[in-house]
Parts: sequence; structure tokens; C-alpha cells
Amino acid sequence: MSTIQLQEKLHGYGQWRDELIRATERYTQWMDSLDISREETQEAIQRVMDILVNERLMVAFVAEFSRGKTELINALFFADTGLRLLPSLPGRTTMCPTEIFHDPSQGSYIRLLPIESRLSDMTLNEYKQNPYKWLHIDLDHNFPLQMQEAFQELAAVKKVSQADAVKLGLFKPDNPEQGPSVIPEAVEVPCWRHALISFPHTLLKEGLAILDTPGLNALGTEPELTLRMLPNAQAIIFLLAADTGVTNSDLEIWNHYVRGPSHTGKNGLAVAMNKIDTLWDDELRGEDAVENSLRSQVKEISKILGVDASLIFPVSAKKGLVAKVRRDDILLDKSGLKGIEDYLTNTVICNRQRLLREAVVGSMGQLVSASMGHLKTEIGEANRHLQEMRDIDTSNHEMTRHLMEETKKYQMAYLASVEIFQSCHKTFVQQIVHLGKVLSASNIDPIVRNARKQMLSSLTTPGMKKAMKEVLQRLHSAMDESMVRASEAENLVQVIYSRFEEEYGFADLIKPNPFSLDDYQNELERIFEEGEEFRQSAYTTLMEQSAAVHRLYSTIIAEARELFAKAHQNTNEWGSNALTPLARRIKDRKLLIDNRLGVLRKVTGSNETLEVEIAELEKKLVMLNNKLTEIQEIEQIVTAAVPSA
Ligand SMILES: Nc1nc2c(ncn2[C@@H]2O[C@H](COP(=O)(O)OP(=O)(O)O)[C@@H](O)[C@H]2O)c(=O)[nH]1
Ligand SMILES: [Mg+2]
Repeated sequence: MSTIQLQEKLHGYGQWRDELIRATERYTQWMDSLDISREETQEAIQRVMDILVNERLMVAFVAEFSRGKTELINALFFADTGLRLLPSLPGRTTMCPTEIFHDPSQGSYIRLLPIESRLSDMTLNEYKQNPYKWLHIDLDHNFPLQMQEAFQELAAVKKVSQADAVKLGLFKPDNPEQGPSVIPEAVEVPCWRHALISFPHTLLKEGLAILDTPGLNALGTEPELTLRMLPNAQAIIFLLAADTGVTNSDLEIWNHYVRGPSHTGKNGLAVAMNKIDTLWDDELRGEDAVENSLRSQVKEISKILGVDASLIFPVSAKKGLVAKVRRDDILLDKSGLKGIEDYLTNTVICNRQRLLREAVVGSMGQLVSASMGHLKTEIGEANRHLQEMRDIDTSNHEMTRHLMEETKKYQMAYLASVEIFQSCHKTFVQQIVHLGKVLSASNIDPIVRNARKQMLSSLTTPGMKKAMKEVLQRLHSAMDESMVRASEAENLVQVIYSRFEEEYGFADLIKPNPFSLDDYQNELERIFEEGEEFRQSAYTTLMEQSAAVHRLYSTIIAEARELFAKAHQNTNEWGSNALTPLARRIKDRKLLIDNRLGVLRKVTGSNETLEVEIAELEKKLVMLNNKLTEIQEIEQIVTAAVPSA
């Protein structure tokens, strides 16, 4: 069955990841064994380890209420529990965005964030850093029935006064679309704003994470879903229902939250046309007629959404779940579930591996090959030195004197290069410090604080828009300034390296990664653009305006602030590493000269001492060559192709 394929693929991916983790650990040991300080590389290694250990493969299910997202999640991932694990029945369905994953450090639990948290200024992401703000329920994953019962809480709703609902930003009194069925005094709202579920299911343990979203009402009121969570998902499955076709609210979600700016192209996007079993029921139509009707619906959806028909999967989540639980292969086939499973297995996971590999090869690969290049140079120098020693005729005083003089000249040139290096280094450090100041919290936070203050004092939408425009301009100009400074620093590094290559004979220098803040600038643009799109979306305008806008702007500002913090950290890391390879080579040259002078002084007149020196150097060379083999092996693992398991 294809769940097994999915599992195998994820498992292969997990093994590949573990191998990379081991290679990374081996690399740190390798550096330790050679006494190479790994201070500068520590952060980069830590980041790669973080990616490898913590990165999850997030698949998000997005659609209007009641299209069958939760049922599809049950059928795709949790049918092996033999239950409908998450609530998905008429009148009892998930009301809040729910993330499902495996958190090995905390075991099995469900955490629920009360809806009242919407009254506070804290962002969802900040809440996630504060577990004690959530209702925590321990789960026993050995008892699926108990879990199923605990998950009923995801469907919990309660009645609050109209005034409270307005305050929560979940109701607008004069909204005609709410219709007459709403009791004027009491409004039904979800009890929970967000849910986090951790349990050790096989697929989740392999790094899969699932995001279930309830529908337009949650997407339109929770900007972080749109600005942060959906763009970060590796795959989005958008659902339609065969019995309702493409409705206006489906289109609203598609245009504003799925295909819009959230779809950065990084993440896979597929459409599930669910509930095809509703077409089966018509006994007067033959199988062919049903088949034709499905095909024409797919064609039409493809036209309306502008999505290739091969990415639209007709499916019946409900029958798929039943078929899996009952082990009914014919029904399972008919349910079309396999189409989506294959898509997830072949496209999504493969893409994920490719991206991860690029990230790992980009940083680890570079570190490892830099170390390798450095070691090769060291071996080359040692060989040359060995040859020189072998050529020394200790009884020929004229020769040793001449060698001594030459080495001293070399030493003078070296000392001059050190002076130049020190002054270049100083200039570079000043540049990095200036750049850091522009990106630092002490520059960005007052801008952010000021904007928040202005927004609080002017609770009207135009007032907030003005405050937002201002903060946007100021953050933009901070970013522009740092871009200019970053490119100056990058140029300086290039100049320094070329100079040492050309003037001081440092051949084959391993240059640091090129540095630019372009990605951060693009990301800042994206956040602002998506924020604007979000503000203009029809649903948001149905909300109580100022509260919705305030929430949105707070989120955008928090995202932007985090972006600057990341750019700052990245700059510092690059700044402290950029001149390291050169500094190391200069240090090596000093060792080489000192060594040579030392040997020449010692061996004058004594053949025996020379023999000892030669033997020692030979021994060292054997050790260095062993280390070279080892780092070559590590490099091979780090840059190896992704397994096709
Ligand atoms: N006939 C049929 N009903 C389905 C199917 N999938 C889900 N449903 C029903 O549609 C309703 C909403 O499903 P749910 O998964 O809660 O939708 P969500 O709000 O998108 O998560 C429930 O009553 C389900 O039983 C399906 O494939 N066929
Ligand atoms: Mg649901």
C-alpha cells in the first residue's frame, strides 16, 4: 500500500539525514584531533545541525470549512490507528488551526491556546515560545481511543456575548453575511485559537508535520497563518468538494491565502477534489458517466484555478479512510487516495530533500572543502620542507648560511604582510561594526516601539495605516543602508584576498562565501506585500476593521523585527569568518619559517640532528595524509547525492 511507500521514502530521508548528522559530528572530531580551533565554524555547524535535527516537512491543508481537510488527514496519515482520529463529523469538526508533529523532547501531548489570547498583543509565534500559556493535556499514544477523545476538544465552541466576540475580532455586528440566524446577544466562537499536537506516529517521527486549518474564518483572522506558516510549509494541499464545485469563498481562499504571495514557488501546491463519492451514489448513471463527470470537473477546476490538471486529484477521503480501516483494496483504489499519497511521496519529499541538501552542501560542504584545501596546502608545504632538509649538506657551511639568509628574507616579507593584514583586518572590522549597528536591535527596536505606540494611540484604520507606512519606510531605509554597507564589506574582502594572492604569493586561497543581504530584502518585501494583500482581502474587511488591522500590523512588524535579527546574526557570523582562511594561512607561514630557521640553526654541522628532524617530519606527514583521507570521506558523505530510497 502506498502509505508504506510514503513511510519508506520518509524513512530513507531520515537515514540520509542521520548519516549527515554523523558526518557533521565526525567533522568536529576531525578538527579537534588536528587542534584546529572551531570557534569560527561552530555557529555554522550548529545551524546545519539545527536544520538537520529540527527541520520538519510541513504539509498544510487549506480550504473553506467542511471541504474534508480533517477527514483527508485522517485517511492519509492516521488510518493505521483504525479510527477517525481527528474530529471530522457533521457538527463536530476542528475549529482551530492544528499542528500535528512529533516532539521527542516532550512526549505525547495536546496544547491548546485559549481564544482569549487574541486580546493580547503577543503573536502566535511568541505564544509558542511560552508553553505555560497553553492548556496542556498529556496523551497516551498507546491508546488511540483516548487520544481520539482528547482530540474532540479541537471542535469545542462556546457562546460569548456579541460585544466580546467583536473584541475578539471574530464578529462584526453589521455584517449582513452573518445572516439572521445569528442570535443577536450570543455568538458562537471556537474555544481555542490554536492547537499543537505531538505524538510518536511513525510518519511524524520521520519528520512529517501537518497543519490543519479550519477555513476562511480562521485564515482571515489570523495573519500569522498567511504571513508565516503557509509560506513556510513545504507543501500545500488545497481542497474543493465535488458536490459544491468552486464557490466564491473557495476562490477567496485560493486567491488570497494559497496561490497569492504565500505561494513562493518553494512549496509544492496540489488540489484535492474531495467527496467524489457523492457522485457515485447516483444509481441511474453508469460508471462511465461518473468518470466523465469527474474528468470534466477536473478540467473546469484546472481552468478556473489556473492549475495543471495533473495536480488535481479526485478523491474521497471518507471512503479512503473506511477502505483502509477495513482493508478493502477495491474501495481504496476507487477512493483515489493513492494519487495524493504518490504525489506527496514522489514530489514533495524529493523536493524537500533537494532543498535540504542544497542548504547542507552550501554551508557544511563549504566548510569541509575549505578544511580539506587547507590541509592539502599544509601537506604540500611539509613535503617541500622535507625535500629541502633532504637536500641540506650539513658539512657545507656555505650552503646552510645561504639557506639561512634566504629564509630570513622570506621572514621579512612575511612580517610586512602581517602588518598589511592587520590594517586591512581593522578596516574590515570597522565596516562590520557599522553594518551591525544598522541591523541591530538597538536601531530597529525603537522604530518598532514607536510604531506600536502610534498604532495604540490612533485606533482608527487611517491612523494605523499612516503609522504603518512610516515604519515601513524606516525599515526599508535601514535595509537599504545595510545593503550598501554589506556590499562595501564584501568588496573589501575580495580586494584583500586578491592582494594577498598577487602581492604576497598566497596561492590557492580558499575564499569565503560571497555575502549579500538580498534574500533578507526580498523577504521583507514579501512580508509587506502579503500584509497589504491580506488587508485588502474581502474577508478581512468584513471584520471589525481597526482590530483586524491592528492585529495584522503587529504581526507584520514582529515578522520584520525577526528578519532584521536574523540578518544581524548572519552578518556577524560572516564577518567573523570572512578573513579566517587568510589569517590561518598567514599563521601557517609563520610556523613554516620558524621551523625552517630552527632546523637550520640546529643542524649546522650535525648530520644526526638532521636525521631526527627528517624522521619527525616524515611521521607528521603520514599523520596528515591519514587526516586527508578522513576528510575526503567526510566530504563525500556531505556532498553525496540524495538517496532515491
Ligand atoms: N461524502 C463525503 N463526505 C465527506 C468526505 N470527506 C469529508 N466529508 C464530510 O464533510 C464534513 C466536513 O469534513 P471535515 O473533515 O470536518 O472538513 P474540514 O472542515 O475541511 O476539516 C464531515 O461531515 C465529513 O464527514 C468525503 O470524502 N465524502
Ligand atoms: Mg477540519
